[in-house]
Amino acid sequence: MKRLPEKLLFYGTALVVCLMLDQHAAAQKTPRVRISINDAWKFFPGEAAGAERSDINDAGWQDVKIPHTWNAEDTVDDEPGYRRGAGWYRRELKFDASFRGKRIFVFFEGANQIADVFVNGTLAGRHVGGYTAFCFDVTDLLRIGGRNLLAVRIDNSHVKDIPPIDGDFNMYGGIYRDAWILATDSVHVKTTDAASSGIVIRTPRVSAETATVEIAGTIVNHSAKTRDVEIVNRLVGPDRRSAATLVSKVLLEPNAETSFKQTSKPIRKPALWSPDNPDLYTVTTTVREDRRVLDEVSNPLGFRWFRFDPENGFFLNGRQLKLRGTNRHQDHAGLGNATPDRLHVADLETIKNDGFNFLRLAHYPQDPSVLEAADRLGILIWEEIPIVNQIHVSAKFNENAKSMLREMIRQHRNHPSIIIWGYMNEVFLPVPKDHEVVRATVDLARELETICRTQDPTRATAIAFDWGARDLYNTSGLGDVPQVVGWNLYHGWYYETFDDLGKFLDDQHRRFPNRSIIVSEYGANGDRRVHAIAPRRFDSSIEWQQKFHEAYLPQLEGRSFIAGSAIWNQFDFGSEFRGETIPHINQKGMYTFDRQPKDVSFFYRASYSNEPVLHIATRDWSRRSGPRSQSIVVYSNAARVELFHNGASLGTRSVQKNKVSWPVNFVDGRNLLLAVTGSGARRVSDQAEVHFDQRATAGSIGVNSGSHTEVVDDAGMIWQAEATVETRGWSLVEKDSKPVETRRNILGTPDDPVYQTMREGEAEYHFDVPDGPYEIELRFVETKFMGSGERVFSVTANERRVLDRIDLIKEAGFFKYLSRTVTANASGGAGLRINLIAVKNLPIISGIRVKRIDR
Ligand code: GCB
Ligand code: CA
Repeated sequence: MKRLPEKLLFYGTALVVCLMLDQHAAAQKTPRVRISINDAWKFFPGEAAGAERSDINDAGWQDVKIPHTWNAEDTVDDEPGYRRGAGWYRRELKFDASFRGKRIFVFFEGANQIADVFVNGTLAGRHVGGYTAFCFDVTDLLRIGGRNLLAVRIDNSHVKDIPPIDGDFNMYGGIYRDAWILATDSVHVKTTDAASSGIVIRTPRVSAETATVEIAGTIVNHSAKTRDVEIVNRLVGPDRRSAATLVSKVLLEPNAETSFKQTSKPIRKPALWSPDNPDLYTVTTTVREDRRVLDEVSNPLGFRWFRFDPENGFFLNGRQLKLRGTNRHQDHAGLGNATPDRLHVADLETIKNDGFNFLRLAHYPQDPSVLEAADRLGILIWEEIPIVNQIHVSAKFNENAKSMLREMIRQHRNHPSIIIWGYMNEVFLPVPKDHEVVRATVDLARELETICRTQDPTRATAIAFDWGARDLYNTSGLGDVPQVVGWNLYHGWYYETFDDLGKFLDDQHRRFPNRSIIVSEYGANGDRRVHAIAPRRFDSSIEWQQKFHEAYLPQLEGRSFIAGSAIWNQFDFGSEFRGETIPHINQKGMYTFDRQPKDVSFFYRASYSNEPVLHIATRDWSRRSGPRSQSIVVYSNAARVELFHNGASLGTRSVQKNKVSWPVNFVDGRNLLLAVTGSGARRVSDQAEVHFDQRATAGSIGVNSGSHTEVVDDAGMIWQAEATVETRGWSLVEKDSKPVETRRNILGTPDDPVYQTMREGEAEYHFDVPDGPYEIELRFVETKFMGSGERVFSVTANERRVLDRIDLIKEAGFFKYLSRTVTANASGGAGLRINLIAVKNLPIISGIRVKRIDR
């Protein structure tokens, strides 16, 4: 098809008229159809020569449905790495006679990361980049009435020219978003402009009093005749009533594309879109010839305006609004990135319910259903392309980055929820040694910035920086490129202390008073199995995560120059190389990978939501041992709360910064907690239960050697903190031993937080238990010596050798867990004395558990 220069063709003056909807309600249905092709695929996990050809037999291939990834399992198993390479998908397509004369397209919402699409053996198109949609015209390759083969080769190999080349998330391979067939009349709204809707909607003037809408688009005439069509744009308001109808006539030259642009008359008192009131309009674009509808597409429209201000943050519709936000990755436990729309939408609903008004789609463009939900629910969006941690200096890298940016903007720009286009994240994370890399990065940023400003000057632009290269971001000039600077800050997690956060921000604001700042990430691990009365930085305890957020929030809220913030992260997400207490998972979520709320999510709900919130924050720690008196926290937005323990009031206390706590004296067994606020119709209550057992679980005492954390293991056994020795029936004689730990995956066990913390040296554990026979479980792992014979030790119980010259490498292997159960007798009231005895190098132990044998 020959391409004419894009032009505006109007008959006489542009006919822009406002008419009532019903006068234009065309009876005909649009010939455009969209058919899901998610089902009935064959999949081969690897390279398959000639797989695009129909004479290849795929009977032995796997039957799969889209969304699909081949990395859902190997990103969470004990084998390091996951398969990055090729995968083939095949499917039959059939079209009956009604498709004759139509244009037919294949439309993929996303596939990671290179897609080669073949129809009947011929390449229809290639798409590079894992997070944007693509659409190919396959009409001329199809046999209408016959059988057709659609074959897609996907490749998620690491390619240094394709962002992201690095990142703390999994680059799962596959066709992991919905796929469609589009069929249109030969005259249609363009479908192949970067897989966008072909329509651009703007509101050049908008206020509470009046607004004008500008609608532009491109119509393709794929027929051999000049066509005389009418473009009708109908605006339907949130009340489902027609707000305006724009009509213009356009002359379409044969085999050419023609652009149009319409501007509405002023629309009086438009319903404004905001997080509190996400009033959404729909624009339906109809192409008509005489009375016949040739094509129809719909787009969202929201009337809102905003600006960033370096001193006073962010303003929406003329009012200051703190962006109270969070970040989200698209993957889910068990599914990888093959997330169905239903779960995307559920995530956005969770975010809305927790009271957030802002979401950063880190670190890549997300599913269409995410943006639709954000428009509908009222969540302001920062969307970005995946340049993460570093660039690769090459022309191809730059080209790919630019096309990703263009695609993201074109595909999503009509969503009123979007306020920011981002294009780099922590791009100096490994601080470049070579100044050329710094220069190339800044040059690329300038080019990307220009693309944003020319493609869509109505949104702000942003880059997210990290603390490690903080000076370089400023001295290199990168900090002056975007309109908003994002800081990803982890004071009190990776470095420094909580209070240094505010100091850092104040210093930046003082030095760069003209910069708008968002704290685009902040967060800390939280593993629901790991607890501490005295939590420490980096221990992955739920309690440190709570402290972290409780300390951050007032610092962010208290600074009006901070436009907003976004938690890292709303949900735990997959990051294969990580080896903290939940290996392969980044566990900084407010929710687990399978979307269970952690107690800290209620701290945000109490802080941000307008609904009454009252939550006893002990769901994550419902089975406890250790000291009898422990603190129970309640998160609430009420002024005062009363707490009852097994029916007795512990008093009413006033809530400070959405938090209040009581010391509770636990009794063995069941402890019922009841929190109450308000009275009468305004009474709100919450109930939770703690099972307490000072001697830990069911007559057995477990000790988490070398750790101040209390852990519940996979079998439900409690491993008490070693650090808080009390009258709990056991004690530790440290001798020369000391705690050591690893932050790597322990192979073969889900009980990483027990094994990862160890005591090394000739320690003695004394269990003050009554006379009788006992079973003793000893847990070990070797994380230091790789060779057999390098560490050898024995274990005695009451001076009797229960493990003789054990060698963990020989018994289990490097980083492989080892659990040994032995028996011993306590007699003469002396309890059990368990000693580690060195033979070669120092002995080591991860956990020790003593259980009476019932006879
Ligand atoms: C960051 C990155 C993000 C990581 C996060 C973390 O700054 O932008 O991708 O996942 O830190 O958890 O370390
Ligand atoms: Ca341990």
